[in-house]
Amino acid sequence: MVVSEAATDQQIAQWHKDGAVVIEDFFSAEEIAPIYADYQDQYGVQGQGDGRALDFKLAGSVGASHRKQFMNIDTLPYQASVAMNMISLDPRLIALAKKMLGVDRVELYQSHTWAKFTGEADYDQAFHCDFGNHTLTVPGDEAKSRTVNFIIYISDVTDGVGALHYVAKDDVAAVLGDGAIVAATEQQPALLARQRSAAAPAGSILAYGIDTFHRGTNLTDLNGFRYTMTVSYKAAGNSQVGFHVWQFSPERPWHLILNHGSPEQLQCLGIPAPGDPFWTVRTLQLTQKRWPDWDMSAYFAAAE
Ligand SMILES: O=C(O)CCC(=O)C(=O)O
Ligand SMILES: [Fe+2]
Repeated sequence: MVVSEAATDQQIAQWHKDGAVVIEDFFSAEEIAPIYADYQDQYGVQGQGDGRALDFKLAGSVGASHRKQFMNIDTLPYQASVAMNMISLDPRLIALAKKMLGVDRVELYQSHTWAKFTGEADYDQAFHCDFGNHTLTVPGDEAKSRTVNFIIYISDVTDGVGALHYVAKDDVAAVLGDGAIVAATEQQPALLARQRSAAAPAGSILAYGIDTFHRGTNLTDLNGFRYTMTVSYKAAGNSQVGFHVWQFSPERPWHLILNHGSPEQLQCLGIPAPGDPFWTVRTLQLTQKRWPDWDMSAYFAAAE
């Protein structure tokens, strides 16, 4: 599928200009349904708490990140449907990430679930950029050295269930000056006054970047819940940026991905494409022995 069917040039331009764009109907209801069912099985619709909103903020504060906000997070690969495993590597996401970053090849460096429930935490956070735990340096000057971070909406995401709020780059510059990547406590109210909501129905995605000011917001609907996935791409070979280390968890259900991924999808996890010099008779045979159900015929054929 060509990218233009899933995201318009105007939406891509908006991502560059504002640092964020919501794209509705990116995934169809049929594509989301099995994943919604996985979330229901895994997380249910009620967290710890009585379903009524918590508010732990100090008077006048926007909120802050704290441990309880980060419950109900799992990392790829998931003990769940193939659909849930493969959506992070959806060809439309890969194509969009390539286009946004302006590169030919990208790598998936983050994929996790997140189920939030009214009353399980006060999810209000201060405005921040995500580069703080995605790189040891700072966001680069060019798009290709930064990232595209997607949030995939598995359930409807309204303001009542904690839609992410962001501030467009021009508005950030008006408050913090050009190129600022941290906001002080006293600057938070001015950012708050300019925040935009990323609320949208299930099947939508939000694309933002590691240099985009945003914050999680609290769930206030009675018995509300929010199911989302966070899925991030970087240019292939950008070793400045990282989050998960896929290789560290061989005991997890990798077969759900290996047995269903195309060479381009698997290349996003660091697996060389068919024809790559890595693939010799020895490496092909040993890899096939390690993952017997992975159909490696394209890799064998390209090495002949
Ligand atoms: O889940 C969200 O809406 C945003 C959370 C967030 O920005 C974070 O934890 O860094
Ligand atoms: Fe964040």
